Amino acid sequence: MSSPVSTGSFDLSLLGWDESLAAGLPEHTTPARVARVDRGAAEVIAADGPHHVQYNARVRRAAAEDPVALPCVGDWAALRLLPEGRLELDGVLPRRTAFVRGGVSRDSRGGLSGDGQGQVLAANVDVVFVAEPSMHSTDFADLGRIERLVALAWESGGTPVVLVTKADLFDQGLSELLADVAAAVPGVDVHAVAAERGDGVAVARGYLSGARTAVVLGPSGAGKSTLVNAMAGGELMETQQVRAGDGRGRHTTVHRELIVLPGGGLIIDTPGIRRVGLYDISDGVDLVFSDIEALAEQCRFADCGHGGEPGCAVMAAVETGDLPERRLASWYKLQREAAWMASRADARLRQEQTRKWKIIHKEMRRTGRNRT
Ligand SMILES: Nc1nc2c(ncn2[C@@H]2O[C@H](COP(=O)(O)OP(=O)(O)OP(=O)(O)O)[C@@H](O)[C@H]2O)c(=O)[nH]1
Ligand SMILES: [Mg+2]
Ligand SMILES: [Zn+2]
Repeated sequence: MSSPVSTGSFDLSLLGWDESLAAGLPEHTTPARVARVDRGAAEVIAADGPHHVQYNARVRRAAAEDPVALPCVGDWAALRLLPEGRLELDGVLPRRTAFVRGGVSRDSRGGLSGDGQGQVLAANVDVVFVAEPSMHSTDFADLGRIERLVALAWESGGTPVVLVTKADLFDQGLSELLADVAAAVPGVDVHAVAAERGDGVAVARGYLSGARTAVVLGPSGAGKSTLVNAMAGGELMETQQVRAGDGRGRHTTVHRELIVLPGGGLIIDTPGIRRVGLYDISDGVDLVFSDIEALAEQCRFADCGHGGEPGCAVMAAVETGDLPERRLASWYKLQREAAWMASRADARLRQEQTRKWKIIHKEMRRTGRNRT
């Protein structure tokens, strides 16, 4: 662990600040963690407390070029003090992890590069809590949704942890449910949580020791804000007042918000996620379906699509019942989605290239260098 880096009255290490972040801070700027963003401005927490800061022209220019440059919740921002005594947001420090929606990929150095269309939804998240209700209205836990969100979590660079929420509604058969969930996400911790009566809250907090940052993802009504409040020990986030039934599909939380927990650690509450399909999750899918990947190595053909080819080890495992058919169907679906996202990103890249060449050709004609 790094030694605390103290600036002013507030110990920034409690917000996750450390020496390697400090090394990336531009001269004559002050660090602050972004707690929430609104159009053109952010709520940040600096060493001397919270501030509401506007983005300066540099940030706005960079964001016009590529929205990935826009500050997002969890970012470390560099603040600049203006002569009149006002602070402005001058840029964001390189992100360690990021949830990126739409048309963005990792470059060869593992950094994030945009094609001008991406949007970062949360940054510098160490732990991704995937909240899935054990039971919601008449539905039971949705394994497909868990697989999808865990893939998204791996893709972000954070570590997923699945929390089966509202466990009190499912006392009967809870251990079978947890076993089914664990089988769907090999290598990922799975815990039952009943936040209203306090079960599992300490376990969740345990993941945040050392001032780590978590985000809670999951459908609306999963009990994300209830869990955040239980972890914070107070009513910080508004929760859905009416229980299940008529409350379905209504979003109680509408902003992504970073909360500093009194006992240490930080947590980002989010509105219920609906369209995970807009993320690039190709690498994440491979990690979630490591069992299928392992079976695929036994298939006769290296490029087997597991759709009825001879000597397919994956289909064989489905026939013997070793691999649930649901899981193969889920894998197909997410593979298709990942392929679609990748093709969309390629198409954008081509479009961008064409646009650039058009500008270059126009410029060449204008300057008369195109006399062939
Ligand atoms: N039985 C039971 N109900 C719970 C539990 N946790 C939350 N709830 C209820 O579930 C409903 C939804 O909880 P919220 O915390 O608002 O859900 P959310 O995931 O934040 O929803 P959005 O903000 O809309 O995304 C509320 O009525 C809670 O009282 C629990 O552990 N057990
Ligand atoms: Mg909420
Ligand atoms: Zn196969």
